[in-house]
Amino acid sequence: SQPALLPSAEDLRARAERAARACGADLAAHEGDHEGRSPVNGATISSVAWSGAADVREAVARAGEAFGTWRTVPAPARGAVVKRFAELLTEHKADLATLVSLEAGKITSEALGEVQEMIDICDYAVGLSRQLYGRTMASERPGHRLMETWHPLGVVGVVSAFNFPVAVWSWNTAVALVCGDPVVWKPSERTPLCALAANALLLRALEEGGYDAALSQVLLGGPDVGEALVADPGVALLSATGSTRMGRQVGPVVAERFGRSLLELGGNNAAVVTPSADLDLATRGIVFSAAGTAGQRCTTMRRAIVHTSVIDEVTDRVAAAYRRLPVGDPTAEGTLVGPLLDRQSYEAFTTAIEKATAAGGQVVAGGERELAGLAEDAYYVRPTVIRMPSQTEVMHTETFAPILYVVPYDDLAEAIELNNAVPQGLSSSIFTQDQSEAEIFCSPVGSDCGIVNVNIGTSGAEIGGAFGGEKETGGGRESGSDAWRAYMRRATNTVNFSGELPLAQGVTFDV
Ligand code: UN1
Repeated sequence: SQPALLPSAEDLRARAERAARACGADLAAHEGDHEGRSPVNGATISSVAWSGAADVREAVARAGEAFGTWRTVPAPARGAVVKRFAELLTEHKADLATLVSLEAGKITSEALGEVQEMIDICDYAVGLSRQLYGRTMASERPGHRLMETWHPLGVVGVVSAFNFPVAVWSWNTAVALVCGDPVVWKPSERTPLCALAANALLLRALEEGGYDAALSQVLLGGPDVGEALVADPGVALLSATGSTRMGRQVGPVVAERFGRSLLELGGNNAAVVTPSADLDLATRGIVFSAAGTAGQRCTTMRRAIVHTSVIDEVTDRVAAAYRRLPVGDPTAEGTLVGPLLDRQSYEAFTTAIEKATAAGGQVVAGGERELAGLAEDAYYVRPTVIRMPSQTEVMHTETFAPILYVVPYDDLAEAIELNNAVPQGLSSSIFTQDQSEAEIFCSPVGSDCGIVNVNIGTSGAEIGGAFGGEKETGGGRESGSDAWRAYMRRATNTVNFSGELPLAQGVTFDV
């Protein structure tokens, strides 16, 4: 059941403005001549003003001033602001999800899921606000106490990508705020309304609490804004999500000034399907992770490494599901695959398919553009499955589009080697009913990724775990577990209550 039509430009623009205003975004104040296009039909739905490098300096300075007070607010009181933010997100869940669909092209269910992810991280951060624990260690000296205290770090700069236009910012911001840090955010230039709307809700929560609006600032703009934020010595932690190429630029600049960076870069995620796998479950897991979000998550499954005994059946099942996937208007009921971001994404899609076929790959499903007659500047494609003879060069790069390469393996060691052979290290999974295979995959000699799953796909992580990956993925961890520590500084305290001055390591120094 394919939706026959795409919404008109007027319709989309009206929906976007209504949703942004409902969240409290002041569109008039941000009016300018940078047009934002919706991937849904390629039409302009926003016109905003951009900041420049000088605005970055000013914003970071204001945030630095606000930090002076915010760090003295008790963490549970900071948590109360985040709690209120979660209530506002709940109230405006549909509005924000509309903006995510219109600017990023996500289907309604996934857009709502993204806002749910924001609410979840807020809940997590509220609890965390009473659990910013430090350890107490046994001192080697009598009458001494050794302990650690966690203090607010300073201004956090957030650079986020189009594909999770609000959730990734909220992972950083909810945690940063309870940790005592203000946030200056440079969102993707493709998703300005999402950013203004999400921030408007947070500003309302801050205002109701009587706190400084400088604690959460958004700077719309191009690469120069991002570069200025990265280079600003007033930014204590720079958290950036995007391509490995972007990370290669960001990392050294932050390191040069001895700042901290948290990098969430490219993924090239694989699933290993073993002979004992439940193929029904594996198929569903693969299709959601590989075709969902039109292949535009950093956790999207891009490779299936399938045992030779089941590779034909797995390929057939996935291909059959792909042929049935409803592709179209992401806001229409029933659609499962929305558009690619833009023409460039579409070109990357076709180039990757050409490279794969040149290397001996065989396209078993998809590969074509769809709905081109309805809107010239909207790029819908049929999710694509390519059977590859081996893991060729094209499989080592991340193409942000729904292309799944399927390669065969004979023994588990070989499958693990293939999983780990790419430069990226974000997510991975194994489908198996064999416990020892699952354990090996999760062990030190198994997957080398930051996320290692069993009997689920590579995408769709919960906020409770630490999220991030190794190698060219950048090594950062955000969201749950103890990722909060990146947003605080640790002080080690030795407290002497003995009245004597014994020195550590038995050193004597008597005058
Ligand atoms: C991203 O694509 O940048 O695990 C983040 C997932 C989501 C987050 C993806 N929770 O797929």
